[in-house]
Amino acid sequence: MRWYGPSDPVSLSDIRQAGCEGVVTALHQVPVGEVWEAAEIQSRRKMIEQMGMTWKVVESLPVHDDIKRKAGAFRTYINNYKLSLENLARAGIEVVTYNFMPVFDWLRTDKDYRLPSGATTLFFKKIHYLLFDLFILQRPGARADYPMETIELARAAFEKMTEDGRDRLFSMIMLGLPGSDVPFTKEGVLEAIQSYEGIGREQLKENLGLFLQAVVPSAEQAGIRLAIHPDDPPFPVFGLPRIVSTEQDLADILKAAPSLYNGFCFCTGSLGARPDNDIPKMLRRFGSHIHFLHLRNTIRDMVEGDFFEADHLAGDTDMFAVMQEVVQLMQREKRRIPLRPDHGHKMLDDLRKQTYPGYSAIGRLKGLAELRGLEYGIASQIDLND
Ligand code: CS2
Ligand code: MN
Repeated sequence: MRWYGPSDPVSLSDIRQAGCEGVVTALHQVPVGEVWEAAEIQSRRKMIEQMGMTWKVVESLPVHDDIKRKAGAFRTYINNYKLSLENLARAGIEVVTYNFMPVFDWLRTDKDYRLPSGATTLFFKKIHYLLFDLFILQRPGARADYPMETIELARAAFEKMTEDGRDRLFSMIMLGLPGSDVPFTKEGVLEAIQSYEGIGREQLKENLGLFLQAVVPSAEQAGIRLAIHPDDPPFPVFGLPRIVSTEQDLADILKAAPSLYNGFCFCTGSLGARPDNDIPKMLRRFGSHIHFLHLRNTIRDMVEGDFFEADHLAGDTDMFAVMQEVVQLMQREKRRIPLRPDHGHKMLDDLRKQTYPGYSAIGRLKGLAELRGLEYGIASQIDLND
């Protein structure tokens, strides 16, 4: 499971009790772009090991926006990234997760969407995203991005929304910003978006290629594998390009820096929000480059363009087919791929607690238990057939 560090309301003991052998974590206290020092890495590692677990996967070592824009101090940040990788490798870390989404990380319009069961989940409601972009954020240029009909629908939804509803939507969307305990202002966000002016899909791909060509050799030498996380949601938002959304995008990433150390954090939840992503097929195609797995499911509403995070085993992605691919891949390559349930519903006692959106304990424990059961069943069946 993921652990946000000592300030996470979900403790290491909770994670251990959920049945985890390893913890996925990051030094969230280090500002984006700075070097992760050996001493800090060691002290985090000790905390985890003292609780009888291991730390092999970092999520995330964030990539500074200057690198994504190939501007400002990007050379220094690339150098710092390499130093962090070396320090992490020396401490026994095997996989480093990162993403290449401009400005925003994951994006939802509601983190407390109530399911019929009474549990809550993360929800992306397209019309709310549109009305936010057009009428709350009032992003310059937004109108040119949508057809008139869409703008009018968004306007009507905006006018119907109460002042409280608008404030709530604003704070929800701001949660998707990296380091979101720092309150972001509307002006700050607009400025960050503006700083990508002129950077389209091709340019962003080129910048990712440059980053990879610079860091993959260091990762190879240090013996630490890079795992890029797909875009969430897997399409452009706020006029910003997104380049880790489709099978073709993943293939392009490998082509930019061919190496086994250049790989993926294969997130079935992010990729699965797009109906054109055939997840089991992609698992087969990218097999040996998959260094880390996020297993999660979504249910899409194709008419509205919405999606919400469903039970791990019950959504638009066939988790049985996914797990079959995963088990076969691990058997074929004789290795264990670290896996975590990505997010969980907020439920039972957790409904009264303040937790990171998607990262309450009980819902993730439930997801993990279901996924482990599925894995156990499939692996045993394969053994029987051998
Ligand atoms: C995670 C991502 O919570 C989540 O949705 O899967 O935030 C992920 O940690 C980052 O994108 C990886 O850099
Ligand atoms: Mn994920």
